[in-house]
Amino acid sequence: MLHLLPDEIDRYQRDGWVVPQWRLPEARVATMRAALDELLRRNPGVRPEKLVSAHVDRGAGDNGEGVRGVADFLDLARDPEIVELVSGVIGDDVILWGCHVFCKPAGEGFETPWHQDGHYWPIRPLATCTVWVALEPSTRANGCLRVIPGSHAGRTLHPHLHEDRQDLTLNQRLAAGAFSEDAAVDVELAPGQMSLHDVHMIHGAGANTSPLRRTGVALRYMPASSHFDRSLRPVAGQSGVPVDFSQRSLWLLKGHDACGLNDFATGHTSSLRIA
Ligand SMILES: O=C(O)CCC(=O)C(=O)O
Repeated sequence: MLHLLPDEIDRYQRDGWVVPQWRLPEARVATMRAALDELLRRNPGVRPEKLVSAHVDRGAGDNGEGVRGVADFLDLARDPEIVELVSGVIGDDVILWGCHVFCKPAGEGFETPWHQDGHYWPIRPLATCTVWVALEPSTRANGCLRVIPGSHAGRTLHPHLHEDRQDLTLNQRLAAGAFSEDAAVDVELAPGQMSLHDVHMIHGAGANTSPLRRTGVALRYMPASSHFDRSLRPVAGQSGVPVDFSQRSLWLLKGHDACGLNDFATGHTSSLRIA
């Protein structure tokens, strides 16, 4: 099994993000591109940047969050190689709690405002590693992720402001003063490459005005020492994406529920494979 290299773990801890050497094999990328086509086919009425819980496939019905999912995304999220990578930075008890496909169409892909993920999520203590898997080339020109290295280090959440615009992937933007955009690094990835980022790290992404579509699958993993607290509503319905954390399915992929409070039954039906 491939783990993160010691140097990659160091960089993740120091910078809040890393692109590991390991990448998806070409055949797997092809499978996931076909899954993406199917996901888009199943969701003609959903903006492709807002395909939340794309891994929850309930057949003809939606996933409870307005999207008809595709099971291949759950298979990807449960890929033992990816779970081992994540385990390298969050420890031996790993819970999968989310999968968001951010597909930015050519020419009109939405901007992702600068933000910290932790602002949006009901996890206490706040902890998550996101694995952002590129299914298509992701470059500065088509709106790749942009990160502020080291911005996670204080482990504090800075104030965000609500932006009532229709052309954003998310509607909360970091208020001015928390960081300098001059420090931003473009995370350019080839298909099959991935980045890992920490829940406190400041990041965003430009609009896609290029002729090339850009798609990333954001897989969200938390250590089971934290609680996914369904009673919290951090952004009170103002995230810009119609999420429902009260019904969100959790999968324990490795180890045990160290905090003892996580609920692995809600959101699972007989059609969903529980790990
Ligand atoms: O892909 C994007 O544009 C945004 C992704 C993001 O913010 C995330 O995965 O946390």
